Parts: sequence; structure tokens; C-alpha cells
Amino acid sequence: MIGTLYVTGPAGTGKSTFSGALKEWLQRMEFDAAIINLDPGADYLPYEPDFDIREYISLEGIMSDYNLGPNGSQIVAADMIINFTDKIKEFTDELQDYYLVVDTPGQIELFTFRTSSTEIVDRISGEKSMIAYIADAPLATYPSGFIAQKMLYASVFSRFFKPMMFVLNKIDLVSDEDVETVKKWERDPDLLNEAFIDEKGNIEKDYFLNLLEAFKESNIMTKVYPVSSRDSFGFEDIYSNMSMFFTGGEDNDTYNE
Ligand SMILES: Nc1nc2c(ncn2[C@@H]2O[C@H](COP(=O)(O)OP(=O)(O)O)[C@@H](O)[C@H]2O)c(=O)[nH]1
Ligand SMILES: [Mg+2]
Repeated sequence: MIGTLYVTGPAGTGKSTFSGALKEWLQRMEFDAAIINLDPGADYLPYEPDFDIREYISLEGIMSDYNLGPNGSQIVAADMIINFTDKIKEFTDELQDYYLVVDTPGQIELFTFRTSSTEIVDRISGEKSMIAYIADAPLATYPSGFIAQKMLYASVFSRFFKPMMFVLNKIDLVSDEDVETVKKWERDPDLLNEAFIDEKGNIEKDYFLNLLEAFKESNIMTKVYPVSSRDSFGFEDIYSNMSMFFTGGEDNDTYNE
């Protein structure tokens, strides 16, 4: 495997759609790519997984075996994933020159905030791991929404401590101008703070300015990757960053041809 991208983020932001679209894009560019579905609770996937955790973990089975409701059983299911990392390794060991995309459970807390998740990542791909954090563009193109997403992004970073990308997905639902504004906020904490004050009206304190400046200092605010998974837009940048990290950019020639 060349490297593995774990796709994380809150429910409904488009993790599964992004995963499918990225694999499709990579294959269109004639790279080998595979998808692992790690969401035991997925009813429907917008792609054909190459490895599917649902073959090993059944939510219905857990509900009846442990006498649990749907929420409890989602948590047990998420905690069971680690028991199948050997199976996943067996699968990935066959994939020599592949980019691997891992779609994670619907709700962010079921993967990112469970104790086993960092161990799962280490066992599957160790140093060859990157994390994409998927934010929903309509929820992140106003100041308080963007700050909330950045805090979640920072909490994902604190858990995995791997290279990350802040993906602004569903940009087909917002204006180009909104995307440009988000890019400016990412570069300039003062601008974001001013926009936040404009949004909230009469606030006397700079509630978040220190935090935003610290995010900037600590590389938690660096770059936004605007994407539409629906329209297959923005994946060149995602790929370039993956390739830069995993191969030092040597694949770029192939891509530019
Ligand atoms: N308009 C638009 N909708 C999207 C995009 N990506 C995902 N969606 C929709 O968002 C909803 C949730 O997507 P899904 O991939 O299941 O989210 P997940 O829960 O994070 O895996 C679905 O209805 C998708 O069709 C996008 O780029 N543009
Ligand atoms: Mg999903």
C-alpha cells in the first residue's frame, strides 16, 4: 500500500460519498485504489467496498446477543472493529501499489473518540496514514460554524496526531464567494474573529481570538480543501497532498501527464 487516508467527520457531512468519489477519481487517473468500509452500521453505501466490516460485524446480531438498542449496539460494534484488524491487514498486504481509502462510522464519536481507534489506525497503516476531516460546506461557511468545525478538527488531530486535511465538502451547495471567504478566514484569525463578532453582534470580549491564533500557530489552521464529492471537484489537490506525504511527490509526474 502506498498510503491510507482515513475519512472522518460528523454524520452526514459526506464521508462515504467522498470516499467513493476519491476512489473513482484515483482510478480515473489510473492509480490503483481500494476502499475499506469500517462503518458496521451503514445501511447503504454510495460505492462498492473492497473490504466491508459488515461482513464480520452485524448490528442486528449485537442487538439480540447483548440485548441492546440501536445506539448501544453501534458503540459495541465500533469497539469490535479492532478484533478484525488482522483480517484487514491480510487484505491490505495484497495491495502493493494502492492508495487505500477508509470510510469510518457515521457518527464521529464512534470512531474518533473511542479508545481503540488510534490502535486500529496504527495496526492497519502505521506511519502511512493520513486523516481527512470532512466538514459540511453549508455548515462551515459562516463564522461560528467554521469555528465549531475547526474545534472538532482539532479534537480529531489530538486523537490521531497524523497529517490531516480539512475538507470543505458539498461546495456545490454554496457560492464561490463563500469558499473564498473561508479560505481567507483560514489564513487570518483576525478576519475570522471580526466576522464572528459581526455575526454575534454586541460582544465585548474576543472569546475565540486567542484560540484561533493558537490554531494558526499550531498548524491546525493551514489550508482548506474545497471539494464537491457529488461533482468530483477538488480531488487533484487532495491527491497532490497525499502523494506529497506518502511518496515525497514522486507520483506527480504520472498525474501531470
Ligand atoms: N450536494 C452534495 N451532497 C453531497 C455531497 N457529498 C455528500 N452529499 C450528500 O450528503 C448526504 C450524506 O452523505 P454521506 O456520504 O452518507 O455522509 P456520511 O454520513 O458522512 O458518510 C447524502 O445525501 C449525500 O448524497 C456533495 O459534495 N454535494
Ligand atoms: Mg457514511
